Amino acid sequence: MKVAVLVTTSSKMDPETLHKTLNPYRNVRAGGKWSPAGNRSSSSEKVAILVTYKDREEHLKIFLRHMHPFLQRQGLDYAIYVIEQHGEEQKFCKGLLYNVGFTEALKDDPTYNCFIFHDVDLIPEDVRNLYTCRKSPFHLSVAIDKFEYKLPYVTLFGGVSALTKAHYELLNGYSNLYCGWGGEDDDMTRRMFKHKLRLSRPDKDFARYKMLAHSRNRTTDDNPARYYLLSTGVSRADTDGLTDLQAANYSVTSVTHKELYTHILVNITKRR
Ligand code: BGN
Repeated sequence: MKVAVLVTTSSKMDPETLHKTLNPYRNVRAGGKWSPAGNRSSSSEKVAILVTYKDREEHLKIFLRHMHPFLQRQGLDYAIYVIEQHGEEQKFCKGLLYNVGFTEALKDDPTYNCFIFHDVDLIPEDVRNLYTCRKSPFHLSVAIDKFEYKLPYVTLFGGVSALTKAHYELLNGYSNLYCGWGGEDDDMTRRMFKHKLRLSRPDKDFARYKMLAHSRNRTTDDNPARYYLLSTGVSRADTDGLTDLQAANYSVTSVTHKELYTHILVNITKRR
């Protein structure tokens, strides 16, 4: 069986390739939902892929074009939710956006039981890397080209990861407090360890990803508060997350069922 998939990281494409790639889109239902014909899903899971981003239009196009055929080859019952932060006032708050995405996806369809948390700039290279949940939290982006296909450190949970609905609720979701680059994933790992959940991973030989090129330098977006937040995070784990999402400074501007994804537009205002 041929398992490696073509990764196209250009937003331009010749018409023939485009046609071939677009074919699988035909059966995608409004909101970016798909399930195998005759309900013959490869697992009993219903998977919501949550993708958070801000100012990354070009990456989103490449991501969607790649992901639908990829997920369909895995025979999953899935939907793609894109949670976009707009507005200039606040830096990118990935954890808060994941909590909003989780909540809104379940409002849209309460039957999701598995959630994949996905950076928009990571493109999976091999269909053997199954987008399903496991008994314990599952970190899928083990080997990324940018890190020479080596795991940077053993407790890393960022990039692409999977949690069951039950585990996400148990962990109280992500912290809402990390805005700017870094730390929200390490905070999540600490929540897992607090609850004695083990982090598991697929085989590095196929859990491979290409990272799309960034136009901006991450250091300009760094969150200097992340070290302090991380050192005090565990004590806040039960009160900072899904439980206090209502009180967080955000509003959902719109939820739109587009052709290839459900678009959740979120405005986050600065804490005063
Ligand atoms: C780490 C970041 C993660 C990020 C990985 C991989 C922090 C916390 C302060 C120690 N953690 O350094 O958020 O996913 O790199 O890029 O910055």
